[in-house]
Amino acid sequence: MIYASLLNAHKRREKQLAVLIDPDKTNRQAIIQLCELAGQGGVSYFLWGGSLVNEIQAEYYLSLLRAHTQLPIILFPGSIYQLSAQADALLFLSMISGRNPELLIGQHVLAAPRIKRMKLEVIATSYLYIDGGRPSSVGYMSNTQPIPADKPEIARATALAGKYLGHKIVYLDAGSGALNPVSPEMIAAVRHETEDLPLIIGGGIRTPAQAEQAFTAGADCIVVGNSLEEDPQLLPLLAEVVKGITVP
Ligand code: 1GP
Repeated sequence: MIYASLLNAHKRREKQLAVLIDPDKTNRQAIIQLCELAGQGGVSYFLWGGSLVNEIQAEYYLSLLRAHTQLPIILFPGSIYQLSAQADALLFLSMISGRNPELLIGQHVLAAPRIKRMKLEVIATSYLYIDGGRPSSVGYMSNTQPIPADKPEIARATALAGKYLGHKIVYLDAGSGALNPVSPEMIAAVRHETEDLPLIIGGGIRTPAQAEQAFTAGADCIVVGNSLEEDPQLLPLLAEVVKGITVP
């Protein structure tokens, strides 16, 4: 069970790293290389999804991932066309930073019967899009505004609302390829308000130092995509951070 793994790591204060595969931005060879590097340790999950991915790409790329990694595969869908029974779990994202009803409940209603048939593990997720310093695909495609980067109190209140709605994890995302990752101040504010929930941070993490900052501020799991597509050799360095970090 993926949620049990996230929750156990959170309780034990163990840190986790997830590699995001976005089929719009990668290719077969690059995925195989990332699978090999991830197999050397320090990586807990593959996340899979993107803004434009369709069902044919979904099945092709998920088969490829399945064939080259033993790690759990979690769907991080940009749309209902990215559901697949080949994955282990689904982040059932409610974009509570925005005010687009389709991403709060509309798409969920369409997806729910299909998800049930697929027997995926469903993880109710508060998804908060945070301003990462430049327009992002998630902002454009979702037609929502990000939470301003210097307003941790808004992120904190939003995450708390998500917790009261019964969501099981919180995901703060500065958007794919963000100029600025989510700040340590904002991570700490959300961590403080949702102490019992696993906290995932993604968007614009490019260096081991940024990964360490996010963990130290309270992230349980970081998600890295773009910078690994640019330089796969960053993966072992991030894995070292995950293995070495000790947070009181
Ligand atoms: C984006 O959180 C993910 O939704 C990861 O972002 O691709 O910038 O690492 P990057």
